[in-house]
Amino acid sequence: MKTERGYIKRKPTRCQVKRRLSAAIAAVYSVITTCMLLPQSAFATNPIAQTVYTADPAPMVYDNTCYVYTSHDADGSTYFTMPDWKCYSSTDMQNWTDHGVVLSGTDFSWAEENTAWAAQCVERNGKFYMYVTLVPAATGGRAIGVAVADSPEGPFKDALGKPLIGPNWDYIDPTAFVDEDGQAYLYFGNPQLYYVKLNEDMISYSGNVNKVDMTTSAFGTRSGGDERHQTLYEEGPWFYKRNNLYYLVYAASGIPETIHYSTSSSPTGPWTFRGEIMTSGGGSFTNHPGVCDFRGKSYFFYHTGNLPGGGGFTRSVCVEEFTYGQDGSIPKIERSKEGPKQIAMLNPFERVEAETICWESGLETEVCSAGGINIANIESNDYLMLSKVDFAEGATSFLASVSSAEQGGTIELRLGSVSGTLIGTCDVPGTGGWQNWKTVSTTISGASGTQDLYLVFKGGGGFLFNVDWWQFESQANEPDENGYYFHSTFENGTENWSGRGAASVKTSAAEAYAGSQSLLVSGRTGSWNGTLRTLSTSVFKPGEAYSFSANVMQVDGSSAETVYLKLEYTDSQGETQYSTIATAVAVNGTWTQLANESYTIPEGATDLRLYLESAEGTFDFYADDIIGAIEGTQIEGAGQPSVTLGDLNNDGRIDGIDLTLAKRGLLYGFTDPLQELAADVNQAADVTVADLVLLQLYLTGQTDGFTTADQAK
Ligand code: FUB
Repeated sequence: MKTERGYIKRKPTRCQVKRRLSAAIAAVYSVITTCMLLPQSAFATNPIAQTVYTADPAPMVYDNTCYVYTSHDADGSTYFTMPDWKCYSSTDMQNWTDHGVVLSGTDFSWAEENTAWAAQCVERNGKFYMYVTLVPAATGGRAIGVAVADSPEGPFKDALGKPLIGPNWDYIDPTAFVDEDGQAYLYFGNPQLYYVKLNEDMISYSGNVNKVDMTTSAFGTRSGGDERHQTLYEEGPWFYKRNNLYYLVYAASGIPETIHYSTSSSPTGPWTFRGEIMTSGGGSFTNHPGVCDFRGKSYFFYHTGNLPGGGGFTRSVCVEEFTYGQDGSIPKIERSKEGPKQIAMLNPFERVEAETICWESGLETEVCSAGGINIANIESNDYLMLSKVDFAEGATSFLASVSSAEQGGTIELRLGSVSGTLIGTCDVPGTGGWQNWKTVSTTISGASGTQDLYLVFKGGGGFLFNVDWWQFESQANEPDENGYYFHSTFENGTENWSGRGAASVKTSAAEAYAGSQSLLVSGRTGSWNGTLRTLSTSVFKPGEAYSFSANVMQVDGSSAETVYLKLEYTDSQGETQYSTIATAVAVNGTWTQLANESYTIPEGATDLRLYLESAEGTFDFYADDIIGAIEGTQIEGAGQPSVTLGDLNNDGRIDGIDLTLAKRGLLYGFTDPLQELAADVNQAADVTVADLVLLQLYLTGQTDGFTTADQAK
């Protein structure tokens, strides 16, 4: 689905896009688009996802993040046609990151496709268990399946290859909870409610399927209900415990559904009916609750049919904040467009996934070759908005990872609205493929304080480009008292450094060269993957020299690996160039310094990107104390691993074996970076015939040592 306010475009295929719109259609399109782009006040978070229809929310708080798993109504559904389950997360409750499809109905070999109804994910001992509703192909009816993952974002795998419970027409809508005593429960059912006691492995259960006593004192009285619908309870139970009170929140009243709840002092009842939380309405005849506490606040998730094109079979997940009463009661909750108050500002100075969105128009998301998800199918005037972005004292540059099989386009960066203050325009070139990623950047002016940020995409016809991630940077124009223009210590975040290629970066206290944290670079799929930051040409001027230093520790490469500090830039011909600033050998588990006191930024260079990579391998590495300073600044660092020049095999003697190793290395390449370092006897940064000559002179007694003065020889 492609949502635009007021209408929906069906997702075109890439081929369809190549078809030219007729002039008449294009004119109508342009009128509609112009109307949609009138300035307006900030959009709000509800529904939390606008790129697809989502339903049956199941929140889970893990690692200071609020995740919500949703089912997925196929575009244009006229029944519950539901292919898979999606996952979204937020740390501020307004901006949500799309983690894509984490589990699909087709991942269950025993299930009919498009029957992926309500699900819930819970964590136990670092594993994530997703309980799902499906139709077993062989028997019909409904059944509960279970899938397991090592991360909240999946990938999840069917744990059993068969249903956990069922088939039975009543068995839908599982909700799981692990009690403090370690006993886990799984409730489910429509229109009767059932539970089982899950075993510790979470993928089997003990005893029978227990049917809950459906009394009116437990679940309220339904007027005009038949034999199986005496109480208000209908489906979609959400089971949890708070302050020693057990809660069952559920869809009630039949069609259209309300949300009611019951409580108990025991996990298995008896239950006491407590009343209504949400009335029917919201453009969907079903509703489905999910409740969680996150960062000291309580949240109620539900679904509506309120997206354009929405309805009973094309629903959308929403969220509201609420406060429990003293007695544990849940108040009546109104549907809103604004959703909860934002509880944290969005930090634009760390890498932000492009699929982190408060509101968007026209975008879709897809699996990204560099890992995770990217935004896709971007057409001119599509946009996304991020709520309350904290630019603090100001931003000086913007960078983004982009791809385009066509001509690309531009990203306009605006504040407050789609036509608000323009703080920068980033050009996106063709990159030769929809998954060929390139980092582009532009300078920024006029962004400071807290702002709603709009990325407005512009270009010609058809799809323009994709975006994987973006980030702002702030750079000082004057050096500090040490002569440093920047000094990345990673004590307070990733400080303008982001992943290069598929690599991701995060701060880590596991290793530190100085202070207590460093930058962990992981997830590399090629030696060129690493970490990068932009350098502003108003600070680092082309044609002028500067001092650079970085400390690196590799942890899971071989005993010694060659690492590089390099500059990627665009030359005056518009070609991308890569220039080595410093090379070092990183011994496993030891900090190594890459330093160059006088590196000249090439004349005519633009789009400067400083980066760390390795010669070979995809090992994780840490980086710390990365500094850019005035030329000649001697920057203290970890230094280089010590080798004895000429003693290639490190046996305490310089002899013919070392000369043979040096010759072989020069002819066929060195496999051991420490040998290469020892072979560079004139310390001219690479091994040449001059080094072999010097070694020969040493062995024949014509010289008694090596100095850098030998470089001239
Ligand atoms: O999404 C399909 C079904 O609709 C769910 O299983 C029910 O809870 C209702 O929301």
